[in-house]
Amino acid sequence: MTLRTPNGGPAQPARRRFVQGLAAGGAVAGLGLWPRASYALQGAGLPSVLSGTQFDLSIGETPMNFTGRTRTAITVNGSLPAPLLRWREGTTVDLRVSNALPMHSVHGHETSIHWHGILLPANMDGVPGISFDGIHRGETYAYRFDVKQSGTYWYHSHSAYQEQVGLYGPLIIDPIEPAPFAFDRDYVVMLTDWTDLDPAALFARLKKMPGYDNYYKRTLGDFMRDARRDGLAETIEDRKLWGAMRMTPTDLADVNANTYTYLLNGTTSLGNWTGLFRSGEKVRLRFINGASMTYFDVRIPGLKMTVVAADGQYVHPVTVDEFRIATAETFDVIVEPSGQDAFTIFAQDMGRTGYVSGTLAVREGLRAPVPAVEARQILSMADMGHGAAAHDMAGMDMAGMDHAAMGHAAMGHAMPAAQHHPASESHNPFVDMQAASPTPKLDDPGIGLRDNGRTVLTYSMLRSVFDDPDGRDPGRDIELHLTGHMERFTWGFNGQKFSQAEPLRFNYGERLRIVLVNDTMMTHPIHLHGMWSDLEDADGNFHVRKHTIDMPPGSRRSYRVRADALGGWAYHCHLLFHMEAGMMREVRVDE
Ligand SMILES: [Cu+2]
Repeated sequence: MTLRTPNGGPAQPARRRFVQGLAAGGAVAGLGLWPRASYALQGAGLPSVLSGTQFDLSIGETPMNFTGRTRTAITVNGSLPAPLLRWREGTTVDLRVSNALPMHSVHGHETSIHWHGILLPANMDGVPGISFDGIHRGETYAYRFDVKQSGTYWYHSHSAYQEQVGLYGPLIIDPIEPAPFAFDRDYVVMLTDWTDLDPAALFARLKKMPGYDNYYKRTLGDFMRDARRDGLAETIEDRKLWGAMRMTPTDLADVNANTYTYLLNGTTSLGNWTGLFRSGEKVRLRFINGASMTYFDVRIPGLKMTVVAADGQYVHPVTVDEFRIATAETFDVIVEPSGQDAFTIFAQDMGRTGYVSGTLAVREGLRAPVPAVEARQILSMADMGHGAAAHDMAGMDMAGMDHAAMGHAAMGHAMPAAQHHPASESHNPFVDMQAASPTPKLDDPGIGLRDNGRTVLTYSMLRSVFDDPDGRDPGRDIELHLTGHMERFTWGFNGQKFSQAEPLRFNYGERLRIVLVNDTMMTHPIHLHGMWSDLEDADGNFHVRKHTIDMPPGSRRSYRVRADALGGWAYHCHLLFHMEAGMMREVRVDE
């Protein structure tokens, strides 16, 4: 966590420009804009930590500089990330959140804070239009609720694009009972994406030029290599399929490091956030993906990581070399550094266009080698949920794929396990693609992480330390398809945008099953507010309790929900621009 102070801050950061961002990027010091609250004034590089049960949070604007250009961030108490909040399970917290945005702020006059993954009354959830009216300029909203859980979470704005411009922070809840594992040190590692662009302009660019950041196209050389390896006919067929789908197979994320500077605890790679250790200590690292649009693949070369919690909930420990963290997920890991003085925490983006790094070291100022970003990955037809290989579909009229024809009965005979699709997807201008044979893929580490010589976390390795906390079999299933149109940059459920759809109705107290089918070529981290998402395996056995379920392309995954929270709740893709483009629903829990 980083908070720059007038005394400890970097001198004239705007004069220094680096490829991976500014060495000491962050708040622009010396402008007299700093809050005077004593808790916020700590040394540079030290976390701004607020703990207890009473909190005063002021949302305002702060000049920040991560790239050599000064931009206005939205901050909490002047801090980006927002202060680390430390609550205790079993207490009641009071959080007075004030809107101190200046007149004519480009980020609007309304703000909000949503407590991600936290169980609370609906009017405390902080989603304007669903939970409350938002917090208008000059107003203070009093959040007050009982803390019924423990673990690693985060909080962020649910207003417009404020999350993209800095309004996010870590949230740690200390448990009543001690953790079922030991550790000597405890650090938050919050990964985020920063852009100098006004996020409204970035969204407009995505609507007009959705492929702007994906200027890597396959070359003639790639074609010759593939033709040698796979045969000419198969290679031509593969290229035809991709052409029909109007997408390049290197298209793993809508926005990448061509636009973003990645931050670790509010610091660029050159800033080198450092967590100290003594050899042989157990260090707990609480990874939080607070990015707006970015998935990170995380490893610490030379160290094994033992995953002990996912989305705040304990899991049976599993030791890996690497994990992919979807936007909005959290993973707690234990590492035991020894044998060298410094280790690099390395987080490359899923599309392999950039990274952010930090360091674990025995003293400040050390660094270990930083790995190169790995080679770009090429999506396969299997990644897209089209069965074993593209040639399964060679005889089909691929032109139909643009017109949502994949679900038609004509496809059925060729694919025995053909997926059915809701009628609302057919002949729908917001749907350009449907998965023919999606599967849970729980034991798949994901594109770019298969067979890389490292042990990579998969969802199938994540097992809660408790049994299904509800115990009932779901009384009904709700199947929802994640849909979109790449070129229009529209996203939705069942082909419908948020603005077009009725709320989903849950009956208070019921146990139900949500089945998600990803009909798009992108990954979507799906987040249900106010209630847990209890992920199942393919046979319907409870696996792991989460608040955000990642949905890779071509996947079909199911989870149970206990509808034990009355009122209206947001349910959405946690990629900010997918949510804004329509991949959101209101869930209503009524008696
Ligand atoms: Cu999405």
